[in-house]
Amino acid sequence: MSRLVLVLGDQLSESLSALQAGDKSHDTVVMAEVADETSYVQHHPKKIALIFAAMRKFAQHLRNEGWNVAYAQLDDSENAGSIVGELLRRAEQTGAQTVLATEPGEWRLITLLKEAPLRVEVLPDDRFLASHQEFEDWADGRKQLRMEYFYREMRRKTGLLMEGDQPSGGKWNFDHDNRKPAPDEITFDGPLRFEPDDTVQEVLDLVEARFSNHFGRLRPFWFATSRAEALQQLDHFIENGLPKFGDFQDAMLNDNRFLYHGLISTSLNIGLLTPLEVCTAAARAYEQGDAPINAVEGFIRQIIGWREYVRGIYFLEGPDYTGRNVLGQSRDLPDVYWGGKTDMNCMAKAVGQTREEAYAHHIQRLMITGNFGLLAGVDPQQMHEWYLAVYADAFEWVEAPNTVGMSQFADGGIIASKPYVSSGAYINRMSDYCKSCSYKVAQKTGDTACPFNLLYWHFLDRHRARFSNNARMGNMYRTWDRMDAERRETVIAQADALLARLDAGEAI
Ligand code: FAD
Ligand code: DLZ
Ligand code: SF4
Repeated sequence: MSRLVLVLGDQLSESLSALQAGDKSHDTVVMAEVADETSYVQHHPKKIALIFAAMRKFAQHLRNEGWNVAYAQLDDSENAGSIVGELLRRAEQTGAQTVLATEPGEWRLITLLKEAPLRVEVLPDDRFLASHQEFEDWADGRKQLRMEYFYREMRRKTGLLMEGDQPSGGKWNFDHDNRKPAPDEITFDGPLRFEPDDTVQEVLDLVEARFSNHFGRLRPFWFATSRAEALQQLDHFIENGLPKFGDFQDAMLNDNRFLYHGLISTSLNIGLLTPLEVCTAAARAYEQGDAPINAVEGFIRQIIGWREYVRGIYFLEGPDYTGRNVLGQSRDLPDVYWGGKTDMNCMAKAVGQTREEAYAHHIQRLMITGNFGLLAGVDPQQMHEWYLAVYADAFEWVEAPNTVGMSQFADGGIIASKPYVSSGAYINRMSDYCKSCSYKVAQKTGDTACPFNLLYWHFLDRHRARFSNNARMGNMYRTWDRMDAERRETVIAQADALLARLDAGEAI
């Protein structure tokens, strides 16, 4: 009896467990561009185009490999509009009664498949280094789930940057040497830009016609949409960007959106690259003397450490994770996140680049847009939906723990041992944003005081009960308490006024 093999838009890997379990001589691969998946948040048009173009190319690749592929384009008149609807339609067409699926990276889709009126066999997604069971075993009995310790397990497991049972270079972590402000001259000219071919052009026309009301600019579109392009992007980065990745990974510049970043999360997350091949390529660069240990270790940690760890947390914590809000923050997402006018140059730059590229690097996401949302008391669920919508690499298993946990502290500290908040001083140290801002970063109060300065103290003050006993925050509270009472009152009153302006929809 023939079966259906479901391949979702972020499962474009030949090694996918559902494809491995299928039989190309009898089974039918089902791939579907569907309205339901394009609308649970208002995805950036570039993200939709990336997924559709890569899906179409992967479908063609599977056909070339001998698979029978039932592919639904979004504008097909028979398109059922949902993943389960498409499975039912194809089951009726082929007489198949069983579906082989690889576990989706989102609880919503896992539940939909579980409740579908079809026999769906859900197989593990083994495109990751750690299985759910391995992560659960690691987490079991630990008081704190710190990424660093999980990362060391992954180093031992993969043998990456290991000399016997010792870490290469004598240390597990070289962050001490990283995180410098940007240099005067950037020697990496950024990611490769792939010219749209006919498949991509067709998708761009479709996305333009259907999703021009979504936030974000569709063209120019240059993301890698096939495995061959993803490999080129990876090689380009390893050779030219990686050597200085560590040094400048936290820097931000007005006139350089990509600095030494790899732009490979899109390819990794939709399955065009595997985490192990990416890390092996980086480790090889170190072994051959082409990139220093601080860069290579830092890069590998992001992938076998952070990326695997946040996935572990997402599945360990369960479907209610995205709704957590331990700080009780409830402000609506301000207009500035959708490109509304602002005088804050850092926010304008981070949001502007997000609109144009569907990309911002980690520190822009964490310390500009994330930091502002947390300080301003924005509802973490709305922050989560924004990040899920606007970044081309955003799938819930990776986006939600980064947003709800790392960035918004809404999970109460499972991921972050203290909230990632800062005043303008940090942003000034790591970027050139403040030099061209109408606010004054050195000014703590008054009309032209940097909003991050006012809101920083407001945040600490309003969440004192939760954080004043946190050992890592004691210094901040001592500084606040040393200020004279009148100054503290002025800061709180001016921050309140700023927040009232936000609530009134005014630009700040
Ligand atoms: P590089 O800076 O070149 O890093 C190399 C790789 O490391 C990335 O490609 C990525 O695969 C991995 N990586 C780095 N940091 C993380 C991390 N914290 N979690 C998981 N993987 C990591 N990353 C996503 O892939 N999808 C998301 O939806 C996403 N949402 C985020 C939301 C917030 C609020 C924050 C603070 C971070 C988020 N990240 C997310 C992590 C990080 O910002 C991106 O992985 C990174 O910017 C991707 O760009 P790059 O490929 O140029 O990365
Ligand atoms: C994000 C997305 C979009 C925009 N469109 C589709 C689609 O049409 N078909 C599909 O199979 N997948 C799509 N995806 C990805 C899913 O919504 C979902 O985020 C992931 O499959 C979760 O792992
Ligand atoms: Fe951002 Fe403040 Fe610097 Fe302006 S002064 S760019 S608002 S940190």
